[in-house]
Amino acid sequence: MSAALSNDATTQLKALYAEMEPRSLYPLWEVLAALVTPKPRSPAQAHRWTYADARDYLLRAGDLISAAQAERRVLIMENPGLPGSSSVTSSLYAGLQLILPGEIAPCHRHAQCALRFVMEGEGAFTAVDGEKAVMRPFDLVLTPGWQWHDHGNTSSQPMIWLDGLDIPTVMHFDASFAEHLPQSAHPETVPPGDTAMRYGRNMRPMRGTPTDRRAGRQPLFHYPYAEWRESLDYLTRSGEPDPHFGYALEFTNPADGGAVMPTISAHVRHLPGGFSSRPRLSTDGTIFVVVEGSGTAQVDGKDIPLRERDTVVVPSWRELVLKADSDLVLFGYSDRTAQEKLGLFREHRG
Ligand code: 1HN
Repeated sequence: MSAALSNDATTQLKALYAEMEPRSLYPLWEVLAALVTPKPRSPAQAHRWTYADARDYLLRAGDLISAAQAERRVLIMENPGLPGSSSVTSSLYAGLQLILPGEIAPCHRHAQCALRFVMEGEGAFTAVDGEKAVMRPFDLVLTPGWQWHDHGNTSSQPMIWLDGLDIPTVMHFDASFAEHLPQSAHPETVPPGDTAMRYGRNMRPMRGTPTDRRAGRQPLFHYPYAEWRESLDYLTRSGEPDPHFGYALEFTNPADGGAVMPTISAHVRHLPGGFSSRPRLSTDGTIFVVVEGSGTAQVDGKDIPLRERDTVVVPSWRELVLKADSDLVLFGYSDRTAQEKLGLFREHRG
């Protein structure tokens, strides 16, 4: 409200509000400025989870509950500004999952889209619709919405990865569905690497071919570290860094050239040692994992240290400056693609 009201009008309005409330009617003019803000005002906070701390708690949980008992043995990285929400940003979820040698996480599917970014361990798998992706550190694995997925660890070491999901987005639309497969593991449908051969070579099975097994709109689900790191390295050797991103590559869905999943965009970037980015604000709150090196994320002028395997969240419309002490490699995911589809995405490059 702008112009001041008389004391009498104020008193009478208060009485009016009290009368309306039991009928679920409320005055917009009392809340309009908070609803339609001139710029984003996310309640989320910039925050860092150090890997060593989280890992320790996760391994302690591993002594007490099995992956099968938990269904998914995960520690949620909840944003301290969004208590009780299980959310890392207003639209996304992040957690750290542990699967111990010999364990399985049973097969299920749900409307939510998920990505896994491997933090530690080698040789465990995520099976998507019965095809195993054998995972190594810093591999990206997708389980797009409504695709059956189970995990298993046939290696001799614990395996830990970050789960990134669009849970708050699906909840926002009240569109959650989930089901379990009666068996704990999906029958193996094809050998590991089948999808990469059919769809990962800038080709695809010709339409109508009986071998067109994967969902046509979402074929690829394994983006190995060995491949993306090599491309990032090539990029670094062959040109100048972008002043805001450094050397950056987005993961894409080859079916449409867009983001990896309908609601989640993912990328990697390399900031050479000594590089300092120009300041940038964007409406997509972003979750970063430090893959290599060290540096600082300066968020609205406040320094957050970046150390290997730490997770850092930068909420919507906070000024971000990234500084690399040594060669810094980051993985990041956000809801950028969802915002672009809704006509909401904005950025400001300083
Ligand atoms: C899920 O399906 C997994 O499949 C991990 O590993 C975390 C968090 C909420 C809902 C579903 C998984 C999840 C999840």
